Amino acid sequence: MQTKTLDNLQEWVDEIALLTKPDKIYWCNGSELESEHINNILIEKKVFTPLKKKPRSFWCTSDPSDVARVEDRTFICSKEESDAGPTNNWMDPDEMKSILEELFDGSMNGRTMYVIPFAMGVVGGRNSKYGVQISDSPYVVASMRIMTRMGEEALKEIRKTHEFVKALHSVGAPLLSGVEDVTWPCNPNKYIVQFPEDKEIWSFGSGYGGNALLGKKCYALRIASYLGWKEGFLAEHMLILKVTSPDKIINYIAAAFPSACGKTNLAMLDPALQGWKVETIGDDIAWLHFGDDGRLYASNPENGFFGVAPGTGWATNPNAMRTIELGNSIFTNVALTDDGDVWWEGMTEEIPTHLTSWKRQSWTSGSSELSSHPNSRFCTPASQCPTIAPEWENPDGVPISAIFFGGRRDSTLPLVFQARNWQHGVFLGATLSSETTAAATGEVGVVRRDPFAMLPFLGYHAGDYFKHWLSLASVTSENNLPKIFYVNWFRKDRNGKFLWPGFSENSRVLKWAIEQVRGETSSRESAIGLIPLPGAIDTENLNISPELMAEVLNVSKSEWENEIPLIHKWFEFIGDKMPLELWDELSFLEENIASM
Ligand code: GTP
Ligand code: SPV
Ligand code: MN
Repeated sequence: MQTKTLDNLQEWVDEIALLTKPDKIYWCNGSELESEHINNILIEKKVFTPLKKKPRSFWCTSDPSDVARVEDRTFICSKEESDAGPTNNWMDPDEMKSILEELFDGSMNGRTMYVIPFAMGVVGGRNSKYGVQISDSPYVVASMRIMTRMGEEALKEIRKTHEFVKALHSVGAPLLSGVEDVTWPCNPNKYIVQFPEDKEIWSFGSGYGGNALLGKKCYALRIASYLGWKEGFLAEHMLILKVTSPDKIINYIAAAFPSACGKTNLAMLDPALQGWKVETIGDDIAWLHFGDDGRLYASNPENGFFGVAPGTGWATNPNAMRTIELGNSIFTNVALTDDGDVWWEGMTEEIPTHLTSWKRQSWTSGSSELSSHPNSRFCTPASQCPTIAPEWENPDGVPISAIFFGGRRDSTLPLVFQARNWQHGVFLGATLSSETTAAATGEVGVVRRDPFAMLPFLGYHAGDYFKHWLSLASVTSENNLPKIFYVNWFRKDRNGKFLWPGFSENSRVLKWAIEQVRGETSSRESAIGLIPLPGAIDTENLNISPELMAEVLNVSKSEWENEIPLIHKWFEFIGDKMPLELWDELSFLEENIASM
């Protein structure tokens, strides 16, 4: 447990140095000068290749075995197993600590131990939280500087309150003297461990993404979701966007989609519809707190975007392209062009004739291998995004009028439908399903339940989490709560082609949802919820037939008959803590489908 001695941070740093035995200890201050110094170390070590075509930007490739989150090596070590629940790996905290202490013993030998103070949320903000990551990876330091508010200012807050999450990270590759370092040190034995009650994170063996940048998934989702359960807020895997309609009315929308299912793209959407404007508040994580007016306010605890590179291009997400054009970015596991720029599948229509692939091999167009890893990423400051909303750093967040849930499903789930009420909306979140993607190791394309897009990120029991969501309706009036929608951009036709064009055209779905929020209803009750009436989704200037629209919005009895047993199995898997209200919703759905 965190003790509040005068210098609990120094004590912890001393303790970890004694355990991990680094050559040097370096306290990060977040300055420009320091950033240059760290980048130079990485260039010298040949980890970073400076890009000729983008200012202060770097190409980097990981070990081919360390390319994504490792869900099977991720643990929630609550004191009681019943607090971790059936969706998490669990081990007794004492047992886990002794395994980890052995692994961390001497793990920073020959390396520098960086002490990285950081804030999640703006420094000093009412709902902001603090952490200190200790890491032996300079790549992590450079990335944390982009992804969090890192350095002196955060440290000052921590010195005031002595409150911070201890986030310990080692790549698990001690460097013996005389032995040359590799560009991407890591360890085949990986552990990503959260101790929610102690507010501690221990991450061993990986240098990549959410495994290693501990402010992101480990803190802002796993630890924070647990704190939210205890303190009455929500920490969610959600983008936050601002929509201004042609009559200048503003709505804020949050959306939870699983990893690599379109959050960054929707957050930066360039609307196809004339007169509509979308601005960005966040692209991956939202913390939601009740405001004094009883509404839910969302804020983005992050400072940068760690976005999926493949598929991000001028045609799909021009605003992400404009963000990275400004430089100050790290590109990991994409391809390097011969003239010193980056490229990946889907960036441009024209494919370069020659590249250096993410495996650092010569690559020519027409090659059967991808030039970039499917989970390759750009890491870039949010402030550079041309569509960033002026209020993105408002410490109190923005009032949310709608929440979208959605996943990647080639059938069954229509383009969009609305929940009848909050409880039904929680049911939609709890039953969210999606095909697995390359964002985590393991098979890709397998349909699984991913409740609220939080399956890999929940810091406590999923049943308790559903109850927490349901309980919000007793904190405030239903009228104050956001309206809930379910979307699916990924439905396919018989030939495996996407039925809906997606990307900028998703603004048409935003428009319909906002009309629903405003009570300008153009929907009908269906077996699964409120479905747009024919013609209610604006298809002006979109070459799509009414028949195709009907197909994309279709609620198929046979498809839902296949779906219901899967939901049944899922609820049974959650076990005794599955709220009865959600079982009731399932029975209601079953009856509705049966009488179709
Ligand atoms: P994480 O950062 O892993 O949490 O992912 P994310 O949810 O932010 O996903 P992102 O927006 O990066 O999109 C992932 C992939 O889905 C990219 O290859 C996109 O091109 C693709 N994608 C996003 N939106 C759409 C869409 O509307 N339609 C289709 N077909 N693909 C989309
Ligand atoms: C995700 O997988 O949802 C991500 C990427 O946002 S990572 O930070 O690696 O978890
Ligand atoms: Mn994510």
